[in-house]
Amino acid sequence: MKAHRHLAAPTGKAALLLAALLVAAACLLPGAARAQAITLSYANFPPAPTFPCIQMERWAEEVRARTQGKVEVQTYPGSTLLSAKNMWSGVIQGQADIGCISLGYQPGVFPMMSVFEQPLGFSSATSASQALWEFYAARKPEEFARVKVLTLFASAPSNIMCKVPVTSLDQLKGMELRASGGASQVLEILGATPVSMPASETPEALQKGLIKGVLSSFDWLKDFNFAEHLKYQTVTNFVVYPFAVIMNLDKWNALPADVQAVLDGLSAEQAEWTGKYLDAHVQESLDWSREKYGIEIVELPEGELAKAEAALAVMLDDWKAQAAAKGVPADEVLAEAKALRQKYDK
Ligand code: DTR
Repeated sequence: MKAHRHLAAPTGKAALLLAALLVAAACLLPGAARAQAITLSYANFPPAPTFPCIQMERWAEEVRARTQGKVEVQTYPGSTLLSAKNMWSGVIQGQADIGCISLGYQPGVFPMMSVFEQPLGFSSATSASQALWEFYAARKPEEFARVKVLTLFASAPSNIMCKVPVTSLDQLKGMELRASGGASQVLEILGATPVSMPASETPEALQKGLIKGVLSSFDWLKDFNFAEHLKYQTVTNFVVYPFAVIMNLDKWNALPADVQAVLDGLSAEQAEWTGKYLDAHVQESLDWSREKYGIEIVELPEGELAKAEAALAVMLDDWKAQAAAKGVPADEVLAEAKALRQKYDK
């Protein structure tokens, strides 16, 4: 009996333990679901504090929240997984599930969307980003058929950040300035010497003295600490740089429909969020640069900007010829892009 009682007692305890374990397991169920979560890698080329990476982190957080933890996004800023130049092919081949590309880094690859690299006169990153997304969603250009496009956005309009004050167009003659894509063409037309390279390679080029300055948006002053060496800011508001966030097509097709719906539901919102973030950040960057390094803003005389605009008109003809040669209905596309600028750039 004694032995029996002795045996009966642990059995009761074991039952309790089992019950406790079951309760614990039930509580851990969301954890168990998380264990089977989908993990997506997201590669980006510039350093973590820059706006393409800030928007990446925001997107990752939104996706985590909106899928209730079902999707985990592992982010790789600063070319730690793919660099600017192999981002496009790297995502197509599946080295990263998602990647962020700057369209201007691959001239000729985007005959239709490159209309947004042309001097259309966008005055903010917000309006350009909204226009980009609306255009893409309506047209779904063939050039993106090998990937899933998750969102699109644009930089703020480009200005000259330079070691010396640029007060006239003539001064640009032969001056080495870093740009890319449409912005490089702008410099060429204006007689400067464009040095084309991705943003991520620019700090080294500046350090080595290969360039006197850059044509980009003013967020660079703070995010790359360029305000330290590029003290003179000439306001030109030339072209914007369009970006796309692309996903490997097999990975996209393998996602459950509810997850796909969450990602699709974020596209337009993310474009607008990024534009607004960048426009505000450009202001912050200018204020910071003024305070920390005493940068100077140089305004080109009215006549100079009008002269530049007139000279840049040739870019549109060039773009039309190149796009048409690749089967793009260039006149229609250009008219649409201009109409979208008017719609959003109030
Ligand atoms: N200058 C363009 C676009 C751009 C503007 N800000 C950043 C920050 C990080 C990377 C790119 C950009 C360009 O070089 O693509």
